[in-house]
Amino acid sequence: TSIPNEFDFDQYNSYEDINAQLQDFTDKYSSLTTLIKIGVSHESRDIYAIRVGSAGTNKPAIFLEGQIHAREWIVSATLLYNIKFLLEGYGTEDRITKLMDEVDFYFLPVANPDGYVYTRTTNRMWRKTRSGPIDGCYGVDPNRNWNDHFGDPGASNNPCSDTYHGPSAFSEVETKSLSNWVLENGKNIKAYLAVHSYSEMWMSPYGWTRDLPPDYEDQNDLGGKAVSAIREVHGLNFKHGSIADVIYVTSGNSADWAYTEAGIKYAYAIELRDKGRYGFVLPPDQIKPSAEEFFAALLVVAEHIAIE
Ligand code: ING
Ligand code: ZN
Repeated sequence: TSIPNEFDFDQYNSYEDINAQLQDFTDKYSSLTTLIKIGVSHESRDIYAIRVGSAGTNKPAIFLEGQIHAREWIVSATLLYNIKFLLEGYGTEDRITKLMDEVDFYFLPVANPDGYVYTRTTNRMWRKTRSGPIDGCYGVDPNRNWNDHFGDPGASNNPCSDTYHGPSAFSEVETKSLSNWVLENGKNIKAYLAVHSYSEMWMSPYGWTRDLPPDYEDQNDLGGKAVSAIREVHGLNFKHGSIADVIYVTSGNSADWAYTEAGIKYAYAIELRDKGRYGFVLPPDQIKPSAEEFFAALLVVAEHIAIE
């Protein structure tokens, strides 16, 4: 029996429908994809990533961490479209075909499914996980929970705060299982993109300090190329530079962890559309433009890691 596919790329879809669409991609493009279970959330939801690329061994890879913050709906919508662009481009567009022969893409569209479901059922502005309660409050900021400068300035020790770092590094099963997966399977990962919204930024380490890392020049050069590619699509001007300089000091974030602890040189934290007019509640008619401009930047990063 075949179930009609109701997935609408131009709408925000339920967690169930997103997972069904990932399954659908792997059914339709079985030689170009693998469905990967990264872990199980606090409320027992399976967390899925999808590998996209043609067969081959020891290919350099890009990992895209999506929507670790529950309310940033444009992130998963943008990533789902990007998976589609790659798969439909294979064999029809030379640039995409060549890249998919050389590079693997790992997309994790929804890294915090409990939070995402909660934003759809109960509170649209929820950011954190759904663990707890501690002192009567639920959730940990999963982008302050990583084991790199955990608990330093730029995170809160108040369980009721939106930037609560949690009782310990990797206290959250979502960050614990994702980080373990990256360490165990990610030796070929050359770029780690932590995708957020909103503010239109393309940022490199560090978040925990304004000091710049040894690879800053290379990281910021490629960030500059990524934002130029974005500008060429719909004219938006993303800012680039270090996380602490461009946005604010944040400790225990995944981009710093990917760079410092996992040794992934091209680690970025990205803020998609918009600059605040709609903020987290970006109208669905901006999903496709967001996906198109992000795709241009993704290709630039992929081409860079293919040659470096
Ligand atoms: N902003 C991010 C936050 O976690 C960020 C900024 C992203 C910092 C990645 C460090 C690394 O505060 C939003 N909007 O979540
Ligand atoms: Zn975020």
